[in-house]
Amino acid sequence: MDDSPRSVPPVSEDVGVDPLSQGDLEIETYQVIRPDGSFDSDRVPDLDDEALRDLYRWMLLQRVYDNRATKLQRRGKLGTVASGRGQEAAIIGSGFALSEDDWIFPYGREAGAMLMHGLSMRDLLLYWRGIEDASKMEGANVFGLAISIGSHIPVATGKAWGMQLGDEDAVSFANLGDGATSTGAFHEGMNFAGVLGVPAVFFCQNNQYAISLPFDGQTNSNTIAQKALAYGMDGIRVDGNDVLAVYNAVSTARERALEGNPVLVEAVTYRRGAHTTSDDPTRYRSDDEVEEWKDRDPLERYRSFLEETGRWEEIDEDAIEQEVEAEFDEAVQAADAFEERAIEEIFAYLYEETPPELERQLEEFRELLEERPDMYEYIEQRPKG
Ligand SMILES: Cc1ncc(C[n+]2csc(CCOP(=O)(O)OP(=O)(O)O)c2C)c(N)n1
Ligand SMILES: [Mg+2]
Repeated sequence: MDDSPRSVPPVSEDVGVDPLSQGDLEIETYQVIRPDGSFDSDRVPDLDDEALRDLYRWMLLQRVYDNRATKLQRRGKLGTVASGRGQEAAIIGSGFALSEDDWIFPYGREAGAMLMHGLSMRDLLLYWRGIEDASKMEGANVFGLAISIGSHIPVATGKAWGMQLGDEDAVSFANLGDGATSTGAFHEGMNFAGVLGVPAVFFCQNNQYAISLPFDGQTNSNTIAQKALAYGMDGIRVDGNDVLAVYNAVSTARERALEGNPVLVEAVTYRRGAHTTSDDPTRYRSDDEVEEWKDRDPLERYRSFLEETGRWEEIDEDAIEQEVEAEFDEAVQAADAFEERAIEEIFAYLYEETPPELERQLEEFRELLEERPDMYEYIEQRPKG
């Protein structure tokens, strides 16, 4: 055999290999209310007037909650806050489409959806104070927050599989960001969901950034929705600033999921605020870009729909704001009244039985605090979280 180096001849087009390319896909971004406020009347969901107004109330609650929580953090009373500013339609439109038997796997920004699902505002605040008890998410089908990005996706698939085996009439609903789609856990969770045909909806809020990394810096996909196809699942791309569109998209996805077709929904939106209270977004994005998205405000867009259809007059915005403010004040009081945490808890929770090395550290810590009680004060006064 001739082992001299061989040059590779150019491929002739005639051989007929035509690679599949993402440019071949036509992916619609589903919308009901257009940015100018006009809307497609055929697509308005079949909800009564009160429910249609409730969507606005919940979006306003999310906005007021975010503002108040951010101020509370600034005063050192919360560890951190991940605001949903700009994403209210995605958060509320999706939360509103769920039944209370469904399980939400949250990732952090969707306060309104978790509250709607039965979580108490006190517990949400306690969570951001780093109080372990609040992770139990008592009284609501809400799983612990996925602070480790993407980690909840296989767990949501597992929960959905359990629901399928138990013949439950409910879905597992995972909230995630665009950044989460670049984790291995996303791949594993989606793959198994597709293989097993579980009742799961994966709701990706594509807010254009993963902290400072813009969308096209972490994926070469034109859309997130198209990723569904590779897992043999359905994909939906929806305008995430249009609350009625999100509601319809997630309602449809939920029904499909109950029939054994898991769905990946991409809600195209924008994070208007900082990533969290520890971030300065002016360092990586332009004011012009932020202004552009401000013009697509989800509350304003929905308000024009309510006005246009004669449903706005019965909404008293000031009264709703005051109500939420009062609810927030009460939640802060209840959180402040929550029992003080014992310092031993720093060493608890990781192991069922505390290993000797941690016992030793705890002992040393106790001795230190006995010698220096001023340190104890310091620990107790630190913002929790
Ligand atoms: C596994 C893991 N890697 C890195 C981080 C640090 N981190 C926290 S939030 C975040 C970006 C998340 O972006 P995205 O999923 O788009 O959600 P968004 O915050 O934009 O809503 C990163 C990288 C983390 N929490 N977990
Ligand atoms: Mg993001």
